[in-house]
Amino acid sequence: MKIAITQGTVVTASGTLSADVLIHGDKVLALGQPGSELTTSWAAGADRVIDASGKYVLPGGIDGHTHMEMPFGGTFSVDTFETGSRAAAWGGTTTIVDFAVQPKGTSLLAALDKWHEKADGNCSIDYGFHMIVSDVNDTTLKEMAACVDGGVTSFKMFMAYPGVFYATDGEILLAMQQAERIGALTMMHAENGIAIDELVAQAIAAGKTAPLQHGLTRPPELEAEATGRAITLAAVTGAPLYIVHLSAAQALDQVTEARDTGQNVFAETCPQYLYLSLEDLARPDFEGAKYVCSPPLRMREHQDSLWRGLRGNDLSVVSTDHCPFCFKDQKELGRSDFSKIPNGIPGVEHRMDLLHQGVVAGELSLARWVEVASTTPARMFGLYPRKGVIAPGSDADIVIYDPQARQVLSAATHHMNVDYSAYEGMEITGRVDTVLSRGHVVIDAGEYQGRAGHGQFLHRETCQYLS
Ligand code: DUC
Ligand code: ZN
Ligand code: ZN
Repeated sequence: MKIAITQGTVVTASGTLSADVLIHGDKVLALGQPGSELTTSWAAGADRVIDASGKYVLPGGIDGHTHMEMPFGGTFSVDTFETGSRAAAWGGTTTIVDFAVQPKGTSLLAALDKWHEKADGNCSIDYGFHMIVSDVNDTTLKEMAACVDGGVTSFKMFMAYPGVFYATDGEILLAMQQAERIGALTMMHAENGIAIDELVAQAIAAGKTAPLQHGLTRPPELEAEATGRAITLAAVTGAPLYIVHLSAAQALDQVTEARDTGQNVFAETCPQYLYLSLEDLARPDFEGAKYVCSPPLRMREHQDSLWRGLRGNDLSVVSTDHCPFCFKDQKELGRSDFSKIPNGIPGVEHRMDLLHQGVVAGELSLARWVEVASTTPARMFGLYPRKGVIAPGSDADIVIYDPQARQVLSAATHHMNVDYSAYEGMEITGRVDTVLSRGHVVIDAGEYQGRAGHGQFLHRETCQYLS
């Protein structure tokens, strides 16, 4: 099967160019000058020609932080790999990297097997895994090496959630030492969970039970403190560090300082921290519960710092931390106690569009949009150049994006398996038109043509910023 994509503007991390793209099977075969004898012959010999005039041709988005079917707070996030990967495709994301969860007292390899079982045969786009390490002992330290051999080259640890995922500084140190030995990347949820749990208990005892309290009991200082501590532990061990879902300006300052001294510290933020705020958590009638995630949404003032961090590369990646819980019956678990609201916001479908609003608003260049949403995640998580670029030999994961189209985000029209949208009513400029995953058309001019089971597990290399 040969597909020619003609007359589009190809956007890569290094800029834009007018080029036709020839796809053969599941790979990009060549790029060529539009209207030339060569590209005219491509179109003539192709099984299908996709006219991309007036549209961008992007490498497919890579969302490096999702939680499908994740156990949390006595319930499970509601997107399965089938529904979540389909929603991702609708939004122009062609790869997800999901977090396999090691419950305390179990083995990493058993957790990995379980995640393979959940995803295998169900995804419409390609997928990889990170591993959440919640139990550090001699066995799990050894199993980390086996995970790397199995293509899972990054390990998330938590400084928050005592009693669930929380790891002590000593445990983090041991895991980082092992990560350094085996070339793996440590990903950190950096919030001081011990101090936070005291603030939460005080709020509940004082009868302050509304969703806004979730934000007030997790202040930015406790994210900054944990970020700095994680950076120190990484420096002591020589291990590279990736701070997940960074939300606060003060935490970004810690990352910036470490990077300025040459330490291998990287960080991501998420669309919810760029567009939503504490005001959303304060919505009346328990509506604020829809916006409960950790770290929490911050005061609006943090958003400028995050955009600046993205432009200057102290924030290298935008992932979603997609972790959807329905308002009905799930968020409602915390009606009388905010600490029982399952933490998480749905977003896997909207990351490319929301970041495109940053382009429209002049916060990001087109090239930087593609870089933070696709190319850097590919390199960070060991997938480049198979993913993250449109170049000969790369997987034909391609998004044709209409920058002029208008749409309104809504739970009534989104494809995530969740009963609300955190962006309900938001007007967006730009829309995904067509999506290819390894040369297969998954979204065809706004129609889903994908197939659960098309998506393959990606055996990832180690982080490509380190070798
Ligand atoms: N934060 C969330 O909001 N949800 C899942 C886990 C996490 O760290
Ligand atoms: Zn986290
Ligand atoms: Zn997460």
